[in-house]
Amino acid sequence: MNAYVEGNTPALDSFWMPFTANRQFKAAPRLLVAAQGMYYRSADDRQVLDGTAGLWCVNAGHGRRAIAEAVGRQLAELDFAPSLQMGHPIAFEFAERLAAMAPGGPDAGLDRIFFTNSGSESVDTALKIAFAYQRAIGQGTRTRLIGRERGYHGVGFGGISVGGMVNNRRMFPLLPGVDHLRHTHDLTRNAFSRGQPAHGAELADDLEALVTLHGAETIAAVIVEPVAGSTGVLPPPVGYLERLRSICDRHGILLIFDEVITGFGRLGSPFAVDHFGVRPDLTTTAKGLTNGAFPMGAVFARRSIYDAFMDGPESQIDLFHGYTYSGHPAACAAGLATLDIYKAEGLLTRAADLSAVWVDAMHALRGLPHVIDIRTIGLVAAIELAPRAGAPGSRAYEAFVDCFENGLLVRVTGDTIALSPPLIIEPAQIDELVSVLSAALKRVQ
Ligand code: PXG
Ligand code: PLP
Repeated sequence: MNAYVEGNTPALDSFWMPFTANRQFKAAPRLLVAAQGMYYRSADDRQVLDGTAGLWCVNAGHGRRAIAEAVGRQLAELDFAPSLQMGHPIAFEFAERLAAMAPGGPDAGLDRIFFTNSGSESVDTALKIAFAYQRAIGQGTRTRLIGRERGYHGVGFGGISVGGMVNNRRMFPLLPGVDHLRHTHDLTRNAFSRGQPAHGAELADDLEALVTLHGAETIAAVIVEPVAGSTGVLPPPVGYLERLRSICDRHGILLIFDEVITGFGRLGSPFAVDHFGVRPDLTTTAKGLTNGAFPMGAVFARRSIYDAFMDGPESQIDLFHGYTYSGHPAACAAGLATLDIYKAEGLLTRAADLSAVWVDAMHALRGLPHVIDIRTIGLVAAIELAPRAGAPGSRAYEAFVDCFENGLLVRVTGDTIALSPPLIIEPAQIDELVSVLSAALKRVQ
């Protein structure tokens, strides 16, 4: 029996929970104590369908023994070894495997891998590489970064500075010299779009305007999520990413795609780069990299960016950046086992096969009370509800609690319900998800 079933819950006081209303949660906790396949088990011993792949990360489903065993074996063999002026084989092996499947294929050349421990660290790493690269090629005046409204790039100071989620920024001093593109969410023109919305490619021209305002010679890089995730699932308008790429090319600005959510099969291709056919200079990943089973992130850098750092004396450290746990042996073992599962089960393209069923199931929720938009792409969906006057977010939060009590985990941001189930989901489980969610939406006032 699970050690934490109800009646055996530890005190909740000491854990300061992240991004959580701590007092509200601790007064009425929702605890998960086990997981297998598509389902969690709650502390009151109920089965809960995982509509969110944990937090966009458990792409191969829960409780994968091969990952657990690989981690266990690795910890017994070599628990830790530094990657700073020392090395251990499994980190190189994992990097080679990732390079062989790098976003955009061999032609894109994104085959130099920097390991981190999270998406936030991947973002800060990519931003620092961008600055250092511009200096390395004699473009040291490029000290500005461009992000986008409604972007989420984790919680490091770099990530919140380029990010565009107001609550994540408000309390904190930010990096200087950062500016933002407008977001692409446009309900008046694009409500209930399937896949990429038709309207909004011209919003990429915001970058041209910022170039005019600040001067191209001051801008190091632009970072966007190919599909904005945390902020409520915003697929890019048709032609938008292509336009960003061409403006970057024109002005010597690096383009960074944050694929922490879209990486590893979420859209039906291994990466969003493959899905949209637009090549960035750097790509950040985490989450699905290890199926969420071990904290790890990876930045894919264009080989020519890496090469630009290999110019000085050989004895010189080329990038003054890194983490104690960069390339942690157990994380690499988890990652290699995860890639084996993705390959054996065809999971990195499975969302493409399921997408028609998924999209129809989600758009069938149109017409339910308060639903003002439904957005879908790959195996992701957002159901946006009209906010209550004076209480934004409360309606979706109630739907989230209702779903949990009735056996479904969803994720809520503002008044948008986001869905991103493990890529192993079966059509019958899509039906189950829709049935719990629609019942909840009918109950919420
Ligand atoms: N970039 C993107 C695009 C992300 O989605 C991060 C960076 C940061 O990763 P870490 O591993 O540092 O959390 C993320 C993380 C939500 C939610 O509610 C999404 C994330 C994190 C927390 C909540 O959708 N994504
Ligand atoms: N703080 C102190 C005092 C440290 O010694 C270190 C690393 O050695 C860090 C922070 C950074 O930790 P990490 O390398 O795990 O990011």
